[in-house]
Amino acid sequence: MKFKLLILLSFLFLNGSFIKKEPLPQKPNIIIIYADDLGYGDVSAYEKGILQTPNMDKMAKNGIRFTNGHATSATCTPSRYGLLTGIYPWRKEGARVLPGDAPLLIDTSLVTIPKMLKKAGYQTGIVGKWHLGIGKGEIDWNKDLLLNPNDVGFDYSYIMAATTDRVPTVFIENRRVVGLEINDPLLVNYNKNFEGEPTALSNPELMTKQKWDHGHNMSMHNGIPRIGFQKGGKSALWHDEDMADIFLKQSLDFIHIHKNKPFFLYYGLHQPHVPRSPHPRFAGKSGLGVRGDVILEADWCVGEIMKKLEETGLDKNTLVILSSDNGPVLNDGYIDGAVEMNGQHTPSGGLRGGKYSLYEAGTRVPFIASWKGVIRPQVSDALVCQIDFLASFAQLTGQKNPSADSQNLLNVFLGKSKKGRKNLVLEASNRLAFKKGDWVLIPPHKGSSIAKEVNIELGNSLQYQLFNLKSDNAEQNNLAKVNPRKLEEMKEAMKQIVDNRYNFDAKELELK
Ligand code: NG6
Ligand code: CA
Repeated sequence: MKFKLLILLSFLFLNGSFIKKEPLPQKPNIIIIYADDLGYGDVSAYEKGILQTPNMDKMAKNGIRFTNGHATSATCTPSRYGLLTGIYPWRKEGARVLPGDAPLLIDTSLVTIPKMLKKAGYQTGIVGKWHLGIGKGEIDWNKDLLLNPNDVGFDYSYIMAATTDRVPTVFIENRRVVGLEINDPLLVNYNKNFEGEPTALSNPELMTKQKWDHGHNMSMHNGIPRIGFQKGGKSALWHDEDMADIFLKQSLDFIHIHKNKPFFLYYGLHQPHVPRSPHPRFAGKSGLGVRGDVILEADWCVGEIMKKLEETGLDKNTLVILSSDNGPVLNDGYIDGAVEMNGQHTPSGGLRGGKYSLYEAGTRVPFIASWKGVIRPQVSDALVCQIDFLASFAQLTGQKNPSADSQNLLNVFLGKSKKGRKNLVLEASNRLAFKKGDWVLIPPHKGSSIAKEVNIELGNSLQYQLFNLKSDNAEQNNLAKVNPRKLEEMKEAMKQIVDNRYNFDAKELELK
């Protein structure tokens, strides 16, 4: 009798029936809300700045807030490349800020998050900022656009090609520019203006809304000068102030249409990137100028998405992640009052540097995940990166991790474990830094230490820089000289990963 009971008990144990485990719902929906240049201190849940973001805070309060969450890079295109492919963008030639007419950067043979989820039966959609290139050379914007998000796994796309400050200033739905009229074709060129077309230099009086500070002196549209030249397509040109409402509506529609099937939505917010053009509902509301206003607008968008999920009950079956593609910048090329109006606000949350920088504020960004009933409210100091979504979603949907760079941190993202990455390579305009444990190593890079126009420290120095983030979160004390053993250990560990890309014996390091 005893023997039988023993067998029964061991059977139950082996079966796991004694350990009461809540199974994860099958194929939850996944939404990534990806802000553009939102800083670590821009979200009030981080308790650093003075701007209030109630909706993002609510998400953090009900979910998990990561204090050590990173984009792979300090600029947009490479971070987006890393997020979608799970591959370090510095491995990919040409993964840097792209013009609006650049070819598709993602190889169509690669497994991407949407492609992988599609295989698991998901409906996949992208709304908002793309900035990963279209086509494979010269683009005819008036025809079907081949090689776009729809060719790397998205069933549906409603995007802007690059950035709000780059032409073409139009929306693209799947393969077509929205609202184009046949008799007024849209032409785009990044080298040469079209004859007779006004620019910010030839017609400065057209800059009725914003003036350029550096760069941004080419085509004029909606009272704002842009990067690159365009002509025609008048009926399709966007109205910047309506962009938030349009992207939000597309996102809500996507959720609504697919509410009964598993879906993946990548919602690329355009805020608070320049040019900052809040809808009049938000203009002047933050007291911190247009940068604050568009962050309030973005916060409202986040709130509307969460509201929709709550109202439909989808919140119990949807993992929502909010993060940013790189750190903050105030003057990114327009005279918009962002610097003057910033007051006591600290977009970088006390971290050193900002957008474009190898210091922490370049890539350490707001990073929040929520999933009602599954993620218990908490704060996590685990080191996590957007590059890890691929492997983690592979785990979530029972698939194989296709990328060696991407780590399965599903349990960390769901708050069931605090064991994040052991290390992480960071990138800023093709310069690398390396994070391991409490330490960060920035190898010597040539170039000026500060980008004067944007007033941000880039992290360049001809000396090795070594910081202990635990005792020195603001990276003020370079310990490279006083801790040569740690320096060597970090160099060795970094070499193991970046391997043949750097010549570590050279005085100044450059990617090969
Ligand atoms: C820079 C632009 C900057 C911004 C950035 C890309 C100038 C002088 N500066 O080249 O305004 O557009 O590219 O930002 O043109 S990102 O967030 O998309 O990476
Ligand atoms: Ca960005």
